[in-house]
Amino acid sequence: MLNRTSLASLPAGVSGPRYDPAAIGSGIVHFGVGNFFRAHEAFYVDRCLAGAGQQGWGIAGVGLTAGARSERKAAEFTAQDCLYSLTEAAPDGGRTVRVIGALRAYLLAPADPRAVLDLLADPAVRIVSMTITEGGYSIDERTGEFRLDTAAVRADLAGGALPATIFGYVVEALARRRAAGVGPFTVLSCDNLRHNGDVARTAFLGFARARDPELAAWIEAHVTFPNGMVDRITPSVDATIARALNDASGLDDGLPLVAEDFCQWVVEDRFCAGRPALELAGVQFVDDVTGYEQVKVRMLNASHILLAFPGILLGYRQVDEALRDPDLARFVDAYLELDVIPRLEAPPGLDPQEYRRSILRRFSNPAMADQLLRIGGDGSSKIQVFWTETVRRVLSDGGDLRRIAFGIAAYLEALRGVDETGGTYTPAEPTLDAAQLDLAGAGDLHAALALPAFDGWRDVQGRALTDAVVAAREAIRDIGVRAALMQCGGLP
Ligand code: CS2
Repeated sequence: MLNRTSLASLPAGVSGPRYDPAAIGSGIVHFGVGNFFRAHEAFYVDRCLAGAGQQGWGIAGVGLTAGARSERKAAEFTAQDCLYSLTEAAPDGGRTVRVIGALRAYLLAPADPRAVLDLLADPAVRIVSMTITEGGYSIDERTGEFRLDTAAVRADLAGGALPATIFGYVVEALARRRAAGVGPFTVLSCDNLRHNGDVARTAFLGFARARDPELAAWIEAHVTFPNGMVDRITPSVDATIARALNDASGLDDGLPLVAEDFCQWVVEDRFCAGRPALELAGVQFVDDVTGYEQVKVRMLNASHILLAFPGILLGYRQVDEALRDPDLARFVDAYLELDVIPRLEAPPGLDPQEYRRSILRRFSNPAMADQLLRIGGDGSSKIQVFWTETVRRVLSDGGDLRRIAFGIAAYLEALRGVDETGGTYTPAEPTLDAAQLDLAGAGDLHAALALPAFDGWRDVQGRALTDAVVAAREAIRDIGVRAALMQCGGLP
């Protein structure tokens, strides 16, 4: 089994940490220890920890979800001393394998909430980072405000009991630090959101204001929430993939990971309590991240889901496979070329055409075997974040709505969980209830268009888009996805 003892005898071709993982501190606490975090932030921190004076910046991971699956994961992390292997797979088949030692500890919050609060209150902790998904910030897209009306937030605000949400934990920890005269920490969002730091700020301050306005004012004055653009395609790993990764590496790793060889992190340099020298590991620090995140979210993430919904309906399950379908490839390319790029404000030095080519290359990486159901999952939250700006712009400048309408119609069709080949699957929509899912599948499209996925442009949406979605959905049902796609592709 992979653990600190077996580090001494790693198989040939596998590199290990160039520092002693047992000797690092926990300067960072991270909520949401998923694959993306392990291949991205932990990967950068791992590189950094080898640098002079950086050993205090190890990461303590926190899981917020209760249940048997989380407990198994926690047990596995503990058994492996929180070590795991990352295989970086290049499109040409090249691979490198390294063992990441940046994770210092793993805590399951529901099992021991007090331990998590003690950790967060520890003066050694100077950054609290998170990957809690696009929908995890509980923002109402119509008002832009933090939602105080969810059951979980209401329970945490009622006080008394120990917290259960990330908002409850972080705000309680900041209250303790303030009371004890310990300084604040930076709150660092690593989710794919426009202005993820600003969104995090709205969420945590929204919670804090409802709890204690004075504490909220202290947080506002002392805590920083840098915006950042994060990028690395990291597929899900099932038992078969895990076995194949271990067979190739020679390791016995219960938590192996695979990611593309590309990796990028562009962050605003606003860390109120210091930060690791991440620039040594390749992280780019900038004053304003807006242009980078705009390009990433509107091009990469937006076209990813635009490929996923019709791809799933056509019976594909892998991203590279779907992109090898020339009709789908042309459709996604036309969306980028005609709908997105003309309405972007790319930062100087970033060529959107080159970026377009590079993401299509990255999506075609067969070594990733990336799952369309992973990409299309939580579509309700992702559409709000990835498509909204482009849709608003196309609506306001009178552009061609057909590709967008087709994307929306394909999303609604894909929610039914059955593809054109008769294959069934379970769409993962954590924020939709059964009634909402039924609505989407039912004939009443106007009711389906009331789903929260489309809240981001409701105020500017006229009949034109609704009519185009109705036409696209009818086309999908009457003539099939491929013919409908050709009809809606609007290709010159
Ligand atoms: C994907 C992302 O889930 C999604 O919608 O587009 O997970 C994507 O793989 C990453 O953002 C790449 O950086």
